[in-house]
Order: sequence, then structure tokens, then C-alpha cells
Amino acid sequence: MKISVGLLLKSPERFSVPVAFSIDNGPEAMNTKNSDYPVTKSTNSDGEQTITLLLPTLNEINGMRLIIPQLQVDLFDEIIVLDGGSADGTIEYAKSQGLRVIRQKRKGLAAGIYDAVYEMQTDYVIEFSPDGNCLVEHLPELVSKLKAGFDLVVVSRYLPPAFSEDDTLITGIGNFLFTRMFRLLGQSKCTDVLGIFRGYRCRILRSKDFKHFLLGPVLEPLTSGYCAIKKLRICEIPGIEKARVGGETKNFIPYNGTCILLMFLRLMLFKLTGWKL
Ligand SMILES: Nc1nc2c(ncn2[C@@H]2O[C@H](COP(=O)(O)OP(=O)(O)O)[C@@H](O)[C@H]2O)c(=O)[nH]1
Ligand SMILES: [Mg+2]
Repeated sequence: MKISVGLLLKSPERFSVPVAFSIDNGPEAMNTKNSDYPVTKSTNSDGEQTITLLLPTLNEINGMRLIIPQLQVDLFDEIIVLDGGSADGTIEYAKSQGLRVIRQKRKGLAAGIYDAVYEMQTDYVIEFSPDGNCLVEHLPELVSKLKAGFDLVVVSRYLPPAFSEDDTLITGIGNFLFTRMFRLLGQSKCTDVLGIFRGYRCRILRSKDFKHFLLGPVLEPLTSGYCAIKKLRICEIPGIEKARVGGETKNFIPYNGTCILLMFLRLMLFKLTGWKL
């Protein structure tokens, strides 16, 4: 799959967003020149780092109708709707709004995002769930943090004063336990490792180590775990997760939880022994 990039003109005012770091591994943790990273396009015509907004969809017409009109498109160099086979008018609506739609080839959200990001020519990608969970208000700060040089910026649902309106008892407990476990992989006191709303350097996904640990629906927690063990710069900003708008979740919690647990154990083994199981 080859994805060409359409660069949009952006306004410089967005850089005036105040910076308030919540979690920062510190400049000494900056390690963006790992040898397993391929070289990527690093600037646009204005000499700035470039960002793709990625909107994954699978029958998300209600959320799309709510979110798309709210998007500030000039924050991004490229916007892609990544569709997993919608049959509810999502694709038609996206196209009617002038958005570029890519239909994923492999099955599953993680595989679809991985393949799309692998081909991206921008420096960063922001994953944004257009189902009502993610609030567009957080996008300017997220963009600002990425441009400040962080490798991973997570819009945390659990960093005060944020909270999740979408959690059930089970997902709330799962998020809490996994986040505490993943803290063991690095130094930072991260508060949200499972949330989709995050931005990161595209080249992180292209590293051989990252690909090795990507088995099943583990992409977002793997970005958190990978950045932690590689001592990349991680930042969190608080962001309320709203309840989804119409439609339904495609998560199958027992399967997802098992895959994430296995991935965590393999990452921990790698961290402690260097052995890639
Ligand atoms: N492209 C694509 N998008 C998907 C797939 N599964 C879910 N999505 C979309 O990804 C976003 C997050 O999925 P969701 O099921 O809401 O996950 P949850 O928020 O963790 O419950 C939503 O916008 C979904 O429509 C898939 O297989 N492919
Ligand atoms: Mg959702």
C-alpha cells in the first residue's frame, strides 16, 4: 500500500498554545537516533515537523457527523480516514467532507493503523477515535507537545482532572492495572497506556523491535511500553474521554487483555535480559 501525502497550509498561531508538561522523562532521556530507525522526512516546506491526523473508522457514521465539523484542519499536514469496512455511510460521508479515505487491507484495528503509519511520510501521527470518545479541544496542545520534541504524547483519561465517561467497571479496572504494570517498564509515572488518543513519531512503528512485539490488538500500549524501555521522551496531557456517540465498541475485552498481558511480559523479558521472545 502506498500512501501519498497531501500537505495542507498551516497557520503559525497554533504554536502559541501554552506548554504545561505533566510527565516528561527529561531531555537526557531524548534518544531519537536509534540505529534501527530509518530516515524519515523531517520537515515541511516551512521547515516544520509534519503531522498526520489518523481517524480509524468502522461503522462510525454518528461519531463522524459529530466530530468532522469540529476539526481544525489547519493543525495538520494531512488527514486520513482509515476505514475497516464500514457499511453505514461512514466512507461516503467522509468523502463528501473532502477527506481522504484509505481502506485497510489487513483485518483488525492495530494491523490497519500499523500498515497506514508504516507508509506515512509525515514525522508524526495522531490517532483520534471519531466515535465521540476523543475531544477535539485537546488537539492543539497535543500538536504543540509533538512539535516541542516529544516522541510520544498521550491524552490521558486518568491524569487529573480528566476522567473517562466511557469506562465500564471492567475497562476501568483493566486500565488501572495495566497502567500500573507498564510503569515497571520505565521511569515515568504514566497514567494511561491503553487509550487510543495519542500522537507519536511514525518511525517508532517502523523499528524492528516494535514490529517484533506487535502481536494482536496491542498497538497503543506497545507505543507506551516501547517508548518506556527505549527511554524516549513521553508526555501526558489530561483529556476527558466522553461516552461514544451511537454505534458500538469493537473491542473484545478478554482477547485484548490477554494479548496486552503477553506483550507486556515479552517486553519485560526484553528489558531485563535483552531476549526477544
Ligand atoms: N479502520 C478500522 N477502524 C476500526 C476498527 N475497529 C474499530 N475501529 C474504529 O476505531 C475507533 C476505536 O474503536 P472502538 O471500538 O471505539 O474502541 P474503544 O473506544 O476502545 O471501545 C472507532 O472509531 C472505531 O470505529 C477496524 O478494524 N478498522
Ligand atoms: Mg471508542
